Amino acid sequence: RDVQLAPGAMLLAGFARPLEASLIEAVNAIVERAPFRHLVTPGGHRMSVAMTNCGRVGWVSDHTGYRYDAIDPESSHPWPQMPAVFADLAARAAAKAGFVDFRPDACLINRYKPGAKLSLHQDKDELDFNAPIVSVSLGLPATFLFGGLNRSDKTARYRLTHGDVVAWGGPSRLAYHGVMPLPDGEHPLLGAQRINLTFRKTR
Ligand code: MD3
Ligand code: FE
Repeated sequence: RDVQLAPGAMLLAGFARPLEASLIEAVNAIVERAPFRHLVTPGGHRMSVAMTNCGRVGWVSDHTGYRYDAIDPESSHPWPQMPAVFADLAARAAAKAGFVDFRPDACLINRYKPGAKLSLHQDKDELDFNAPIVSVSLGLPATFLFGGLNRSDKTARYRLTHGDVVAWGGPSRLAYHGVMPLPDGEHPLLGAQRINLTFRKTR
């Protein structure tokens, strides 16, 4: 089922399911070298979502601000390479949603344990807003909030479940969005957590 959530936002329900085992194995390999960590916002708040990255650059936040950095500040080493299974999935999903030649250079990996949430925000640290962001949800289901171009715009709620892939481009690229606190639960492959991959073209 392919559903347009909003102009430029296409949900490919279950698109990643055939790759679930390879994706989880790849996440585990990345996390061995670049463990999940709770970043601190420029305002001094510890994020409830734990994050890591793979790819040429990774998204980081600290007291100085947000940025894409080629070096993991925890290890002082480059981020793990983006596995082919990630890059291929992101490109195939983007193409199916109408975005040709999507070649992400960064993948932010978010880990939600029960109670973790992501406040309403825009993704605008990338240089090219013509490229979409492709998200892949794994593990426990979450309620995703999707608003408009102003923080105060009314938000719609969508349930994102294991294997769902969404391409967010065009007029949706700069929409405010967030994730409600993750309910308790147990996923057969991932246990009490949700993992979200977001593929980005940062330059
Ligand atoms: C709509 N992640 O990492 S994925 C993020 O579930 C982020 O972890 C959420 O927001 C998560 O920045 C949501 C869906 C998503 C990702 C990026 C978007 C929706 C988006 C960028 C623009 C518009
Ligand atoms: Fe986001």
